[in-house]
Amino acid sequence: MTTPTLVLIPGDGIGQEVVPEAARVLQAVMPALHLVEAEAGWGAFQRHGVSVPPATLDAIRQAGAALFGAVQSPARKVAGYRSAILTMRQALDLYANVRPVHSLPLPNARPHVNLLIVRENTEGLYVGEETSDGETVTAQRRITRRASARIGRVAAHLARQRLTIVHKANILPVSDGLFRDTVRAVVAETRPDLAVDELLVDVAAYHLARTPERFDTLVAPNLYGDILSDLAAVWCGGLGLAPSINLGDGVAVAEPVHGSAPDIAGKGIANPIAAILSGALLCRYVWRNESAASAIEQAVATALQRGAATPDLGGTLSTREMTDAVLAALGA
Ligand code: GGG
Repeated sequence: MTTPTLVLIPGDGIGQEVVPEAARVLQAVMPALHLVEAEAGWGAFQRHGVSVPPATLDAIRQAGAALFGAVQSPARKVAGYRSAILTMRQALDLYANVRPVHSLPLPNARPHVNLLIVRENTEGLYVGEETSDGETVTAQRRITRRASARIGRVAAHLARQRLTIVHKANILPVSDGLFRDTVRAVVAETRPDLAVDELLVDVAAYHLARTPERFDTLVAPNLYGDILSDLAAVWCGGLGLAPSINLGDGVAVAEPVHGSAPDIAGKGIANPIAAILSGALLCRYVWRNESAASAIEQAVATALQRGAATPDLGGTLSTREMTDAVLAALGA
């Protein structure tokens, strides 16, 4: 068996602080894990003129697994710049963004939530094709049968008993209609045992805010999945705790859902839990090491139960101390 290798890409802002901490936890559960470092993000663009240097893409392709921290993109158009995470998703064809939301033992987390949002990751409005004549701007929103079918297959594979297809086919009957009908057809073929229902995205948002316990797995086009997964992250206790993984064929990039948090970057107080739990997703989906994934998730729950908390959770622990609490719970 080859040695599992992980490319660490801290990126911008607090990504620099949380990724090395997540790596400590991964090495505690997988001592043979080989780590390599690579660059991506706005900082990388300023140093190299590209947000994701070719060497970074090569390293990820070779290893098959990366842990990315966060990216901070300018809110204005900068010639030659394209968001690092969008570049990686497209260059590596990371077509499925999987975002689990589990209740964690925290006073502000809602109990009995255990849902998965499967987001199409390569098209929709994220194709980034905007044109302007100075008065009118048009943004392309692409939905294809191919991308809808493959995200449908991932969702069908991951769902336990029920899959909810999210769309807005009452307003976008052609594009979202294709998404819905294609996902339905794939699920009927590959998981006939699965109960399938569908919700308009606005109704899905309402139910996710009101009764998140009712959901098992949701599958959604790119932008809807992005927005709904941030909303749902409230239920696990906040964005500082929400993990995700971008999956392609033979390649994956895990990343905390949170961004670069420039307001707290450099202070050593960022919550590392989302990055640590993203590491658990690598164990589960890439290295097929369920015992390592469960050990990390259990250790996080235990550390939180024991009262470990960074300032975003009302505590005083630093990023490193929070990781130490998880390592202590692991018995490492
Ligand atoms: N770890 C996810 C992350 O960094 N999110 C921030 C994000 O996606 N920002 C958009 C961008 O700057 O490209």
